[in-house]
Amino acid sequence: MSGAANRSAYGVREVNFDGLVGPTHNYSGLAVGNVASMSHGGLVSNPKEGALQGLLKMKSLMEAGYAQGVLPPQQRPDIGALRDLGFSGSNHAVLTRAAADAPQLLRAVCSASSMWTANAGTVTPSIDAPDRRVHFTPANLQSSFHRFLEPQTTGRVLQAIFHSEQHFAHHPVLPATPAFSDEGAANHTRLCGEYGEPGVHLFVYGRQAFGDVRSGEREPKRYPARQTLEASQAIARQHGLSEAQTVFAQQHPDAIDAGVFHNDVIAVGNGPVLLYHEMAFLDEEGTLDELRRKMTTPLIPVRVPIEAVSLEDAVASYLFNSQLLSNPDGTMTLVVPSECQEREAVWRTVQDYLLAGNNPISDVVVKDVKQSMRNGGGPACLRLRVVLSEAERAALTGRVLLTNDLYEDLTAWVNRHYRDRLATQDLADPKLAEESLTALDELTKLLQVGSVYPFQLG
Ligand code: SUG
Repeated sequence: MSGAANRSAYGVREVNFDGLVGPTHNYSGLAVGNVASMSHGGLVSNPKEGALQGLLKMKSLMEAGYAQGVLPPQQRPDIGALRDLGFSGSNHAVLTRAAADAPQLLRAVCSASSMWTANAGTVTPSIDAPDRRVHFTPANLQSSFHRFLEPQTTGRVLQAIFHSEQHFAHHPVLPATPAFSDEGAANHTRLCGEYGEPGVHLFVYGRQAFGDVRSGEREPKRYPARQTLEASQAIARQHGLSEAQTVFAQQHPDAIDAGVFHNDVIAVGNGPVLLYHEMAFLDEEGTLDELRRKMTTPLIPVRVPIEAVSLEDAVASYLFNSQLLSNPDGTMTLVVPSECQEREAVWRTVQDYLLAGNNPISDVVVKDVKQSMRNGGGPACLRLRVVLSEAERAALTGRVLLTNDLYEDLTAWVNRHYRDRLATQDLADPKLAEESLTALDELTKLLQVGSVYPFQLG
């Protein structure tokens, strides 16, 4: 059966599930090794604008014909986490004491970081899994405290939406310990022909936990490597992926030290195309060779040399954190953050090299997601890619696939509940916590996903 016939038979499509920006979105400088987060800590944020920017991106991609889904944000402030850390009394008392005694903890439990759903988990499409179900593992995000608070609710949200046991399989979060440090799909790329054809899974890791002493010499010196080889291998095992279906490649340590804290800050793949910077992989040739050997369709590498885009430009513009989307005529559209237009070398590379080059990328769409970008989250961070057949899409629970009506409802919901100004001092305001819970309670009804938040579960 040809690729096209295969696709039409099962209607397999990639659905981008974007994370909604939560009501407590703020700039707290929490992410070590993430240059944007570190440099914007302390700025006043605009959660309403952030959420609306995200919704506009989703809407425009839906209107262009791409399948678009949405995932709810998490319960913040996570007052339960503060209670676990010894703060007690009423919610008001917990927030006030944390603000006075441990402001860094208060900032962490208020982070709206779940918006970056590329870090929500790793997903394997059913066509690649031995049991022909879609497999999910929420990422443990143990590298930072504010993100370590996400996986439990992420797991509940994924299980609520991908509920049908016939179609979906959910795995436990990996042990939240440095050896199994996992940041989800941000370090995972599936390369294939048509989406409905078998794919090869490229897992990119920053360090090896149980390696020999020599491997330590090739680790970053300045910033942490967030993904381990052992975590990536465990996920491949959980999902039933064989050696023939997987490639494990080490990220270049110099790139991590320049602020490339996830592979998706320096490479993006879609179908047979791998768009990457020459400093993405420690062993560039070896990685490409293995991909070529294992893929059943010819790999189309699109390599951006360091002379064209420096690591600094790559990190500042987030060129590689673009979404690469397939069009029905075989071309691809690159959805770049507007910061790419602000860097001359980057914009020139987009025009003269990517668009003019001999590759399927035929057009570029520019999106303004500045509220997220200031925390180091570009268009690709904001979405979790889930390849689904028609039957799997029909088996989704809730109202999570974007339509005009859902867009209107979500926009009105944001306008009703969100603030347009949030400084770090505002995080202790008990009214913010109340507003946030009221908004989220309403959201779960709007999305029809049932009770997923700790405050709803009692
Ligand atoms: O984990 N920033 C996130 C950004 C994640 C981007 N995701 C991908 N590349 N897939 C992080 O570093 C900053 C929060 C703050 O500083 O307030 C933050 O967590």
